[in-house]
Amino acid sequence: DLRNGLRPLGSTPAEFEQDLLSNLYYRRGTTVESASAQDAYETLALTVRDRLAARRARTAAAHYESNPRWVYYLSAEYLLGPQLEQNLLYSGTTDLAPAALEALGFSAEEVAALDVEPGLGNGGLGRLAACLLDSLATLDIPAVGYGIRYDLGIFKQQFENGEQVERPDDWAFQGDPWEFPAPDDWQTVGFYGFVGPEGWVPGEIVHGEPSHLLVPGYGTETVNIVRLWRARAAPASFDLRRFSAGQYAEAVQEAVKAENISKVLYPDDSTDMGRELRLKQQYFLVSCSLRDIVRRFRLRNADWADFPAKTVIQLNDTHPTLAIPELIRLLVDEEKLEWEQAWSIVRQTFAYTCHTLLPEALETWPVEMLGRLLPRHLEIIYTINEALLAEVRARFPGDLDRVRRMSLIQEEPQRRVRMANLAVTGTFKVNGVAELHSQLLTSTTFADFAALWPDRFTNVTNGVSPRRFVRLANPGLSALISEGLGSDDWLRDLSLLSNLAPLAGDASFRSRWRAEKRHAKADLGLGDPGAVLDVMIKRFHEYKRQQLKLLHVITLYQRLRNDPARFGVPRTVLFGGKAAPAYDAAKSIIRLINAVSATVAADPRTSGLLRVVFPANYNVTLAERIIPAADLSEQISMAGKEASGTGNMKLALNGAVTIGTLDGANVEIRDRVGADNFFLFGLDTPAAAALRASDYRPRTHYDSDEELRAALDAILSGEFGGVGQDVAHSLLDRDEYLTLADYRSYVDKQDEVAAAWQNQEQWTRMSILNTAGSGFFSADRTVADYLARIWRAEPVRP
Ligand code: 26M
Repeated sequence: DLRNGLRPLGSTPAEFEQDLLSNLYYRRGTTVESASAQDAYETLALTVRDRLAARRARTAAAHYESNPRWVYYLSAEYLLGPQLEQNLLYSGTTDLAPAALEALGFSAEEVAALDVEPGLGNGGLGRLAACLLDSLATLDIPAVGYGIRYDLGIFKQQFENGEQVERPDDWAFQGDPWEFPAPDDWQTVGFYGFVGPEGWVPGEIVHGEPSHLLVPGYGTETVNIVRLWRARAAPASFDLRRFSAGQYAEAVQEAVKAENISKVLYPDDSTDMGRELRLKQQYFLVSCSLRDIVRRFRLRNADWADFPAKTVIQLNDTHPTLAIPELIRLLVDEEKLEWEQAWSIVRQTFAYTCHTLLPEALETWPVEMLGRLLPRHLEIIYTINEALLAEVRARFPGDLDRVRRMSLIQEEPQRRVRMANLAVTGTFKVNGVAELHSQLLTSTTFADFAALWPDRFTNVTNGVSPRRFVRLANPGLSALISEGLGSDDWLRDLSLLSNLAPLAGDASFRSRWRAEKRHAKADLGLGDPGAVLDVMIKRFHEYKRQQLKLLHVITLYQRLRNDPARFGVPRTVLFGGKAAPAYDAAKSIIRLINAVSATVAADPRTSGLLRVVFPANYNVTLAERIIPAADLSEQISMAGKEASGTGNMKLALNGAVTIGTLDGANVEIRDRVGADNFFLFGLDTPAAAALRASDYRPRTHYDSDEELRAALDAILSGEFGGVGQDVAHSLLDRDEYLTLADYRSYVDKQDEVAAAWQNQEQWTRMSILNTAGSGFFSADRTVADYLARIWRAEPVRP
């Protein structure tokens, strides 16, 4: 057995230093004398990676031997976060690295600063994918994540005159030491062409070249992988004839077009951009991944009938939904199975997670575009649709409107394929991501499908990685938690946090807890211990209502000037987040926040009392610094709009107290931390829906609420650098997300927050009880729920 012949990599400082040196010479190809900081970083990464690679080899061998049931996660996005610190922790080398680097003449800090996070996602959906992979590995589940290796990740946000400008994120321009390229596992992907007597004849062929990153489990041997595909021109697409004729641009034109497929992550997280290149990306991911899944199945299995028992494929939203017709195509056209058998295999293999409630976020593709790009897939979709509609007609005879609503094809105003309907039809389970969200899906978005197939729908409440978002982000608080609980077992069983609750009554524990929160604030450079750190970090979207937080800030500023008795307590308000580049309304809110921040900063009366900070380029790296420092977590979306939220969980776990609406997972957070430890405000979902359905007049709130009027008037009068009038007008004229309707309830609740902050002992109690009550929100529990309700896979321990 060759595995046993692997030279074990040492765990002593001397052995680690030896390995570092040998990697510097033999893999980096340089010397101690001439090593740059970048050399030191790359070499450290290789040295750490080697330790995980040894575990990976043992994991792969154990998986091969046991021929297990596999979980495949298909996602267009992964927001993995910085890799160095995590891999140091997971490989048990955190304490070895600083001294070894010192020996090379570098400090751990300067080397760690060179670690670039792969920003291959937009926000919650992409970060959830990363947390689930972390937990799958931690629970020893045989799993592979499939995604796209975008050359350019989520854009870098800068502010110019307070406005968001986007810069390309060429994250791997110096290479990526964490990646294992596997060019020998390339796949071909077809596009365009026609369906002839022999089946689909593509008009364009692109190669998919995979590389993988290691996904180590915490406290176990397992190391899984996430496999990312990069588009490569087929060698034939280079036009040698044109090149020889001196037409250099034309010679590479086809090749450039092919490689554009994985060039850039679409930076939109809520609207269907409807662009052909996006559809090509989706099919590229699906086609490469399914062929790889089939290849892996065949390594140990011969009979297609066994495929569903050995395979579950989770679709992360509708982005990879073309996997459904693609698997049918592989089985029927290439493997020559009967349609009925292929369809039955498909319906036992796929499951679908929905992440939204916004109707405009449900993907549809023009029939014309899909049929031109993927003619055979459109035929298959039509055939699935015939069977679906026959079933609907049989169950609900004469209900023509139902047939129209459920069809995979929308007819008006343009014929389009409804990807969510296809995803529900081609899967055995559909889940929402929080209790409220899953209920709303079956009562609204998918009500017709739930009437037809009630057992298909379920809930799996989101969770987050306690390793990344507590242990790595907040080492100080983590050490205190471990001391309080008597062990660090909570990192693998987060429900143990409930045992912290009694310590909320212990004055000396409270004082140490407070000290940790203050340290985290000081590390962030926001060290005024007397000020509440009030944090709103998330993508910018009108439904999330950053504008409501901003109106509150303006009201506080005006009280400071006119009515200091009502001001409350010192506050630092921190915003972080990006807006989709084409989302003008969100960009206007960003512009206005920066203007208010500048006005407040320029006014000496605010000194020591009110600050508005908005660090640019919020990402996972920055989140890990902000979250530990937060005192107050803003989760203020219009009820019924936020599917779950996961930032809410990260903040509560780190002892921030939430001010929030009854939306998404806020509902479950409040149930678990206790209503006394949660600042609830605003309309609930039925009330908000009823108000929206009525003839809502936002101006009545402006007319009747003096403080609200003053805040909006200040914007309209140009007090904040003359910007933001569009924001105010949109609130007064339309107020799609009921910001003005919730303003008074929100501001009054913030006054309760201020009062509570004045009693620091009481606040600390609340803070500890938030952490103690949040153990449910571990992604380990989320994965356990997926296993029990959908995946039904068993652990395999290397
Ligand atoms: C669509 C079309 C074109 C380009 C991109 C997209 C697109 C990309 C990401 C659409 C939606 C995307 O993500 C939505 C998202 O992040 N949803 C969030 O998912 C989280 C995890 O379940 C939830 O916690 C959030 O409530 C939900 O908003």
